[in-house]
Order: sequence, then C-alpha cells, then structure tokens
Amino acid sequence: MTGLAGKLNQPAANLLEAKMQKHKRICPICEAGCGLIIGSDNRDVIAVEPNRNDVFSTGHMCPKGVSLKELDADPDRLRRPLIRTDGELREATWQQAWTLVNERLNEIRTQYGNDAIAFYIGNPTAHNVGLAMGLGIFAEAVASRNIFSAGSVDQLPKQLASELMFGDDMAIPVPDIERCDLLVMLGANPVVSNGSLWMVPKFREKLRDLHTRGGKLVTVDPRLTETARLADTHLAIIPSTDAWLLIAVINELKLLGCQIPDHYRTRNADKLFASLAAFSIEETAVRTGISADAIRALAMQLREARTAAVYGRIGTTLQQFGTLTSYLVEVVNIMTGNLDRAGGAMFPEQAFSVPAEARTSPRFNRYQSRVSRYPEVMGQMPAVALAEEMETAGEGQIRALVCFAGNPVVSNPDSDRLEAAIQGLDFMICVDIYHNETTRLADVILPGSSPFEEGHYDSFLGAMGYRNSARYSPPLFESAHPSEWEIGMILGYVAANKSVPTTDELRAFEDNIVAASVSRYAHDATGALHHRDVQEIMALIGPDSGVERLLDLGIRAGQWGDHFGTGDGLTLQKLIDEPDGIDFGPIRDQRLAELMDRSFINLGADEILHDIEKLRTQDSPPRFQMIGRRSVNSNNSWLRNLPMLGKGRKTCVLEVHPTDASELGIKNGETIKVSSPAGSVLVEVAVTDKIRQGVVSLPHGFSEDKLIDQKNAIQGANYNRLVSTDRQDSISATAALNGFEVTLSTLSIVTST
Ligand SMILES: Nc1nc2c(c(=O)[nH]1)N[C@H]1C(S)=C(S)[C@@H](COP(=O)(O)OP(=O)(O)OC[C@H]3O[C@@H](n4cnc5c(=O)[nH]c(N)nc54)[C@H](O)[C@@H]3O)O[C@H]1N2
Ligand SMILES: Nc1nc2c(c(=O)[nH]1)N[C@H]1C(S)=C(S)[C@@H](COP(=O)(O)OP(=O)(O)OC[C@H]3O[C@@H](n4cnc5c(=O)[nH]c(N)nc54)[C@H](O)[C@@H]3O)O[C@H]1N2
Ligand code: SF4
Ligand SMILES: [Mo]
Repeated sequence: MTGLAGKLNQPAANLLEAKMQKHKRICPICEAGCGLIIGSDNRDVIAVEPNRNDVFSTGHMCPKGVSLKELDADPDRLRRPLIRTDGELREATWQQAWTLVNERLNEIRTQYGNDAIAFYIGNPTAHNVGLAMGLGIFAEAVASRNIFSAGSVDQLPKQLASELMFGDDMAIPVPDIERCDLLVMLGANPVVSNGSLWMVPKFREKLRDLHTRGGKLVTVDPRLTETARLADTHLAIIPSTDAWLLIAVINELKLLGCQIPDHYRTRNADKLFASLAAFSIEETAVRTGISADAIRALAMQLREARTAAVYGRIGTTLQQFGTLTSYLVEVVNIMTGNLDRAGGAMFPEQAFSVPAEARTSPRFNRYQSRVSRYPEVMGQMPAVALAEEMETAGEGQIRALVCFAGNPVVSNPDSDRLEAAIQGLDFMICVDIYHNETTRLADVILPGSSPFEEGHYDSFLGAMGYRNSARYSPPLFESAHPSEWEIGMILGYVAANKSVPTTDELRAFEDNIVAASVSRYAHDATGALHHRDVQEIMALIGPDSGVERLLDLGIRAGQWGDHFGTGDGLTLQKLIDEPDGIDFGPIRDQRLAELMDRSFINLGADEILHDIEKLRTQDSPPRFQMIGRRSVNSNNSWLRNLPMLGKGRKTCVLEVHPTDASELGIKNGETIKVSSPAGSVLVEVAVTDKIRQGVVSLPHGFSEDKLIDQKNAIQGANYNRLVSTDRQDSISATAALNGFEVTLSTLSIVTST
C-alpha cells in the first residue's frame, strides 16, 4: 500500500453537497486524461464532476468518467484472489495465490525455459503507472521473448513508422490543434474516442475554435463518423487504400512545386519519389473511391494552408499497409513544412524522463517469432502469433500466460482459435479487475485495484498532449490489498528468487529496484543526473515507498525537474500541491534535432520502399469489407457491466448502407449472419447512409458469452471471431483487423442451405 492516500487528498470546489469530501484526480480510462472532481462520503464515491480548473482538460468529461462511481462500487469487480480448484475459480488468500504462482511458474520455467512464459499486456496498463512499472520488473526477471500486448492490435505501425523515419519509436507527432489552420484526419474519430496517441480532451470545442479562426477539417473515413459530420470536407475512402491517397497527394504536392525544406535534413527522398512516380492519380481514384479532383483539391489545400497537420489513427494502423500509411502521413507533413513547427504536427514533451539507455534504437526485427518468423517490434511479438506459439510443439513453445489488464479472447484476432489455444496451456495468471472472457480461463486471478486506490501519472501518453503539462493524482483511498505496483514486484521477486517474499524482503527488493533505476540515470551521459551519487539521490527521493519513488525520480531528472538540487524545479510533491496540474505552454517547435539519435530523417527506408512495390499489387476490394467503430459509452471490451454505460443500449449493431441492404433484402433491425473464412457471427442490422456502400461496420469489444460474474454485462457479436491471423500489416505484422472480406446472409437463406 502506498500510504500516501489520506495525506495527499486535495479539497476542491464545485460540488454542491458541502458535506462531501472532494478530491481532484485524473480519469484513468482513456487518453483524454480528464481532470475530475470526486465527491465521497468516506469510502463511498457519491459524485463525479469535471474539474473546470484542470489546466489540461479544462472541464471535459464523458459518460465513462461519471461511470467511475459505478466501477468503484461494482460488486462484480474482483476484490480477492481466485484460484482454480476442482475446475472452478474460487476465492483464496493472497498467500495461497502467491504460493501457487511461485510453484507453477517456476516449475514451468525450470522445465521449459523462460520463453515458455508469455506475457500479454493489455491497454489499461498504459493508464496505470503502478501496473506498468510493476509488470516491467516482473518481465525483466522472467526475460522471456514472448511478450505480447494490445499494441499489435493498435498503434505499433505508427511507432514503427517513427522508428524507420526518425530512428525513435517514441517520437510521435500530434496535431497542434490550437494553432492549426487545416487538420486532415484519416481513420480517427476523436469526437467519440477522445483522441488516441493524442491527448485531446474537449475535441469538439477545439474544433469549434479552429473553425472560428477560419480553419478547416478534412476527414478521410469509410464512415461519416461523428467527427466527419463536423468536417468541412469528408472523403469516404475505400478501406485499406489510404496509402494510395497519400501517395497521390505527395505526387500532386510535387507537381505544385513543393520541395522538402532543407532544414529537415532528409535522406533518400529521391528513392522515395522515384518509387511513387508509377502511381497515377486516375488509378488512385479507382482504388480509393475518391475522385482525382477531390485528391487534387486536398493537395492544393495542404499546399496553400498557412499551417496544416495530417493525423492518422486506428483506421490507418489496423490495416494491411499500416506502417506504410503512417510513414506517408509524416512525408506529407514534411513536404508541406509542417512537421515540428507551430500549427503543424508537433512533438510534445512531458515531465517524466527515462534514461537514454532505455531508448536504444532500433527496436525492430532484432529477433523473430519462433513459428512464423514475425519481426519483433519494440521488444514485442505480434498478437497474430500468440495462438500459434501456444499450439505449436517444440522448444520455446508457450506453456503459460500471464495476462495483465487485457482481454485478448475478445480484443485479438481469431478469438475462437485463441481461446482454444489458451485452454491448452499448463498455467495462466491474470491480473485484472474483472472476471471476463479471458480471465475466466485462468488458474489464478490476482485482483487489481479500484482506480481510486491507485495513483495516476501519464508516463507513456504524457508525451502526446495537445499542449505540454504535468499532472499527478495520488490514490484517494487506501486499498485493503497489494497495489498493482506491489503485485508486479512480488511477481518479479518470485521469478527472481523462486520464493514468496516476506514484507521485509519485498521492501529490500523495492529499495534495490529504485537504486538500480537511480544508477541508470546516473550513467546516462545525456541526462541531468549524470555522475550523481546513487545513495545521495536515494536519500533525497520524496516518497518513502511505492511506485511514486520512481515517479519522483523521473520527474526530478526531467527537463523541468529540480535535478535534486536546491532550485525550484519540479518534484512529485509540487505536482501533489497543484492538483489542477501545471501547464508548460504550447508544444515547442524545432524539437526533431534533440529527439533523433541520428542526424537525418530517412524518407526511403528499405521496408517502406518494398511495401510501396507491394501496394501496387494490392487486391481489389471484395463485395463487402468489414471495419470497426467505437461508441461514446464503450471502452474496448470492458465497462460493459456498468448500468450507466450498458443497460438498454443497442451498440453492437452492424451498419449497412441502404443500397446494399435492399440489394440483399435485409431490413433495419433484422438479425443476419456475417461470415468470413475465420468464423461467423449473428448480428442485428442498422441500415444507414452514414457508411460507404460496400463497407459494413461493427464495434469490437463484445462477446456472445453470458459472463456469470459480470451479471449486467451487455452481450453482442464478437467482431474478432471473424478476423483471421494471416491478415497483417506487412511490415510490423500488426493485425489488420479492418478491411477484410465478409459475406452477409439473411437467416432465412442460412436455414435453407
Ligand atoms: N476488431 C477490433 N479489435 C480491436 C480494436 C479495434 O478497433 N477493432 N481495437 C484494439 C485496441 S486499440 C485495443 S487498445 C485493444 C484493447 O484490448 P485489451 O487490452 O486486450 O483489452 P481491454 O478490452 O482493454 O480489456 C482491459 C482489461 O483490463 C481490465 N482492467 C481495467 N482497468 C484495470 C486496472 O487498472 N488494473 C487491472 N489489473 N486491470 C484492469 C479490464 O477489466 C479488462 O479485462 O483492443 C483492440 N482490439
Ligand atoms: N468511447 C470509446 N473511446 C475510446 C475507446 C473505446 O473503445 N470507446 N478506445 C480507446 C482506444 S484503446 C483507442 S486506440 C482509441 C482509438 O481512437 P480512434 O482511432 O479515433 O478510433 P475509432 O473511433 O475506432 O476510429 C477509427 C476510424 O477508422 C475508420 N476506418 C476503418 N478502416 C479504415 C481505413 O482503412 N481507412 C480510413 N481512413 N479509416 C478507416 C473507422 O470507420 C473509424 O471511424 O480510442 C480510445 N477511446
Ligand atoms: S473522455 Fe471520458 S473516459 Fe476519457 S478521460 Fe475523459 S472522462 Fe475519462
Ligand atoms: Mo487502443
């Protein structure tokens, strides 16, 4: 337990009931990172309101923020460890859980080696710094190559594109929306998703301001999304053809006289442009479904705009040319001179720093997966390899899985196959707050905490804000059981020492972890703590235990930090004293030189040139292509149990264009069968002209299973039962979860055949 809870709670204004204790904290659910005010009566959360004084989110909140109250109180949320006994998951003590984990995990490692233990790291770890850092310790102790995460069903193509182009997979440009005149958005719907790889709360308001300044929004999406409805121009593209569109834009920009500005110091531009010359705008119009005139108009708009930013998200990464598309997005930003300059696509900064050695480059293809030889990306194996690595016998076969805050049976491709493969494992541990489609297969579930029992700092996403800021929320309530940081540490101790630690042993283990971390900063020749004495720094770190020690260290070592000197720089305590956060102003320009660990931008990486060749032979679209979408009340596969978000809503419906529906004789509200080579699902149809003809859209995150331990969870078709693992982004092997062929059949036809 952190011990920080009581001491650090901050009073706040705005809640009506004066009796309530009021606390300010950041919502940990999505990337908007909203500052909230939580009203509580001792341990009961009574109200959740937006914090208008929060320097970053300035009063934003969505329905999920309010639902935190229900999440905290949900009787179905796990509070005690569960252990499988006689085939059933039953409540157990922590000591029993640790004893079993120590026995089975180490047995399997001894017998089959470290790679027999696989990790799956789910999305909420990006929003839970204790869990993220704790599991890092465990992963380091196990030293398995079989690390999987939600990243390979999400953003890895974008990070790999940055690696190939800038030599830094953490250099992620975001639109400078407060100063931008033209925003071009491909495959993203921030009105619903609240932004991704881009912390942008209050997107609607920022868009309104952009329009007030005379700015324009262009959206590129097969669906007239909630964001596209606010756009000045919407281009309803055929799925998976964004690379064609961007290439045509680049060729047009060249014709319009755009040159790559010298200050970018690029290499291999000639190779890139030569490879693009074979693409004609006429063929692109056919491939993308966007007219040549519309493409020319877009290029002209980009050429003429005083400032412009092109931004691509899930629609551009979860497709067959995800890395190439992400790369081409930045080529356009470079050609228009908008990368790394005010009003363009910029590189935000954050308070927390990591030592340079942790940023070793390139983190790509240093080794390959055992069965299909997929490349490693950022130390990870792709999700498409998870099932086959479990199924295929031989040295290095996965025998055990440790799943942190994830639900791969619903979120990863080919769900049925993955579920069967998991059932064949010798042992499985989950660290989760719910019993879900994946965790119910576990041998041990270690319960995570309520979000109010954990501290919050955006150590990963903090570098992707629409402006620079720093905020930290301490835990509101003491937890009756180990924090997620402690769970990670205990697992790490068990793996390192083959025994369950006593309280004193764990304390000493944590001290060693912090000291090792200080030592890494002290060895970083580029860092502010270079050559500093480890013991001296250890003594100066503010908190006396918990992941907060590492946070204080990283913040004080960072650019705004006090560097453990006498100055008035930033410390964790200063953030605690400023519960509305500290604003460091708009994103700074001309950051590329300091970010890149090489002296040039590579515009012609071999993998990219190769993929451009491959793009030319891309198959024509099938009769029906499936794509995904999100809804305001959803968050991937969880939160479905909360009445505020789930009950009575028909979210999991298949959107079909009216012309397609009438051709197939399908009516609005009818249940039909959707099939692909991987599987089939039954789903209700919503006929709408918001979706492009020939494309159908279904949200992910649902399943047909009735979860006995999430009694209110709404059910729906599991999208990923339709996705086969052989559809991937060709460079990163990220699953191409969008843009695959499906067939639609009415149930009357199904029963008659
Ligand atoms: N078809 C299709 N599939 C997709 C996507 C898509 O667009 N289309 N999107 C993909 C994307 S972008 C993502 S990020 C993935 C997400 O996929 P995953 O990360 O695999 O799963 P989630 O649905 O986010 O489930 C998160 C789990 O974490 C648990 N949890 C929540 N908070 C905490 C916590 O603080 N501690 C602990 N220990 N557990 C917690 C929840 O109970 C839940 O079980 O899905 C991907 N799958
Ligand atoms: N309400 C809600 N918010 C969320 C989440 C959630 O589940 N619910 N999940 C969170 C997570 S983990 C993430 S990663 C973010 C994702 O944030 P976004 O990227 O904004 O996610 P989506 O809303 O899925 O938008 C993707 C868009 O891509 C379009 N698309 C599909 N295929 C193609 C294509 O080939 N080309 C183009 N141009 N477009 C295509 C889809 O129609 C869809 O509108 O959202 C986060 N926020
Ligand atoms: S948009 Fe909603 S879920 Fe996301 S951080 Fe804000 S309140 Fe939380
Ligand atoms: Mo995601």
